[in-house]
Amino acid sequence: MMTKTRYIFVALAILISLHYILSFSHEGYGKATSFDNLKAQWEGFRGQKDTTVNADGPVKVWHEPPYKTPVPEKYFLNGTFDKPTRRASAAIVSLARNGDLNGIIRSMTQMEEKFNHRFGYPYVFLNEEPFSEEFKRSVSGLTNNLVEFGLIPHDHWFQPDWIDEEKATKNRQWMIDNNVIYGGSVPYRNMCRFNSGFFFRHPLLDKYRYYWRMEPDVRYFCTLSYDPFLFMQDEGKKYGFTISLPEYGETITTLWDAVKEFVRDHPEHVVKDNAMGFLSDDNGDSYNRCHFWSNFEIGDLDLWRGDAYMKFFDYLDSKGGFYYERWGDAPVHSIGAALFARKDQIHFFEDVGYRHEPFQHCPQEPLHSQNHCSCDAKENFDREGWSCLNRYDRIFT
Ligand SMILES: Nc1nc2c(ncn2[C@@H]2O[C@H](COP(=O)(O)OP(=O)(O)OP(=O)(O)O)[C@@H](O)[C@H]2O)c(=O)[nH]1
Ligand SMILES: *[C@@H]1O[C@H](CO)[C@@H](O)[C@H](O)[C@H]1NC(C)=O
Ligand SMILES: [Mg+2]
Repeated sequence: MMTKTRYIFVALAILISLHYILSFSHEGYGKATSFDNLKAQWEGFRGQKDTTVNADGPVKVWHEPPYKTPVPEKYFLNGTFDKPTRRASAAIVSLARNGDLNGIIRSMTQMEEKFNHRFGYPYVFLNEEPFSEEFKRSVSGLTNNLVEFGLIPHDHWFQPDWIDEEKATKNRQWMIDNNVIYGGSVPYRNMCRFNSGFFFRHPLLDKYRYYWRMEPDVRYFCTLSYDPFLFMQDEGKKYGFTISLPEYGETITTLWDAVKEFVRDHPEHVVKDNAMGFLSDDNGDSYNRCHFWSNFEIGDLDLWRGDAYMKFFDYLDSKGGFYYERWGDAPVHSIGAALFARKDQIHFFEDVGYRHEPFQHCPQEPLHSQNHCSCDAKENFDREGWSCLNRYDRIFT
């Protein structure tokens, strides 16, 4: 999909913005954490033998990424009339505005057709404004399953009072001037902070352990003949993704400094055999900006509800970076998953064909035929130079 000229243009744009990031980041933002100090800590975790965190038994030594092993047969429904014999505690979760109705209809129709009409999972829709009757009626009509609509508590959504609005305005203006995508938007920032730290606390999700995030106007290309929630549950997975790529540097200027400070102050929360190697190419000194694209997620809500991530989120939130910069839920979730779950608990759903503009993951043969994928196998983000899948793969070898 990327033509050569487009690629060159993008590379140029990155170079130019790098220049600006440098001038921006010298504005006296948070103090950098000493590298030596931190390096000793990452190494400390690796050497740690009897960590109480994540003591799930003996740790397997990996020679290749776990997704190279096909999903076991036992998870599959075979004949057209096979019915699931059990179900996980899970829901399909979507944050949406009333104005997203058409996009939600398109996403949900495919979700039902490719997967959920056979598996029968409920849906939860969340919004900071009440959903209209039309929205509720239209969406509920697309499935036979339970659909619930929740209102987001005010304080989980809007910019907190302690944010210095003058500083926030100034920084948004800088982003507008530098063409940072969504750089001028406060609602977008509310959304990123909510997805980072609050969606899993909504009372409608209390009864569930796993979730599949669904956005408006996405595409699901392939038939999914097994239950990914049961797979996650039975295989002990905590976070699943389909696409991974680098974040725009301008949106997260001081995020990594904050992460390093948190790790320095709370080393007990970082698990052994984590996925640090996905995030950093220099042993934790700097962030390579790789993240799992969070518009698709299948995850364990308890990863976010746990002490480690809750403290991590509160720490990041206290820095104000969701508003002074434009920290996205994708890097924040990705860093959380990479540090607070074991690397083998992060799963690449290679068999799920998925598109959110402007990128798609299209499964290759033999998955493409087996799952009747309706995408062009040549158009596959894994193959793009930008994909961070190589960073994920390498942590297992
Ligand atoms: N209720 C509500 N939902 C929102 C708001 N902004 C975004 N969302 C939802 O949050 C999710 C992410 O927002 P998007 O606008 O898709 O952001 P994005 O995926 O980074 O960017 P796009 O390329 O525009 O899709 C989607 O599920 C949106 O429907 C908002 O102000 N209110
Ligand atoms: C589908 O076939 C596999 C392999 O034969 C089996 O393990 C699995 O239980 C079958 N699924 C159902 C729902 O019967
Ligand atoms: Mg989107």
